[in-house]
Amino acid sequence: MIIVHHLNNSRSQRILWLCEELGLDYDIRHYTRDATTNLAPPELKAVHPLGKSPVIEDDGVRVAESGAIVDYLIRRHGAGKLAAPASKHEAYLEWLHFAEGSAMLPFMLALYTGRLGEAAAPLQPRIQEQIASHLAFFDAELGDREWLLGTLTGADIMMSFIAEFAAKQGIGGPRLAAYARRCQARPAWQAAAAKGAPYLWRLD
Ligand SMILES: N[C@@H](CCC(=O)N[C@@H](CS)C(=O)NCC(=O)O)C(=O)O
Repeated sequence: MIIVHHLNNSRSQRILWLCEELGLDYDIRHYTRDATTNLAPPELKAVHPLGKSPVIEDDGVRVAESGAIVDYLIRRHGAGKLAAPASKHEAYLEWLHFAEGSAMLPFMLALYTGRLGEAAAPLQPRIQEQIASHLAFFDAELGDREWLLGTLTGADIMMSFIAEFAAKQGIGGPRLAAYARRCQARPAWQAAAAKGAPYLWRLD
């Protein structure tokens, strides 16, 4: 049985979505953010030293990092579903890494420096420019396609959070907002949302 260690209002929501898309038999262990600090509860440190979510366990295998989890579940349990065609494998890998390795960074910088108020003012133009350029790249690559690589793949599972995060802030433009809504309109996304709620980046 696959176990997903899931934190409310977090990026692990997309792992639940993936499990639903693949029709997996899985169990959710729920963790709730601290009401004051918004951090994960200490119990998550018993699962992984960093105490962050998502983490999955599957028959003695523990996997952390959303991109690695998406790759693992699709490869090990997907039976071909949501996998990229061989001709698009490199592009697929780029998206799996881009989501957390590149696109999230300026958003996290904005989140943390936002707490410094005026002291962070000199950093803000660069951070905002980086958010805008990463979203512009995402938008241009998506173009008028429904999904990043043509059909729904793990690339979309990973990038859905970036689109949702941007859309909730009213940035990124209409195509990325429509893409985020397209992800959330899927029955599997809705089923995952019901199981993983609350989720701050729900767009309805
Ligand atoms: N790059 C990691 C990020 C993991 C991460 O930072 N998760 C956040 C939730 S979105 C978390 O657990 N935060 C709680 C904390 O740091 O206490 C991934 O994609 O899995």
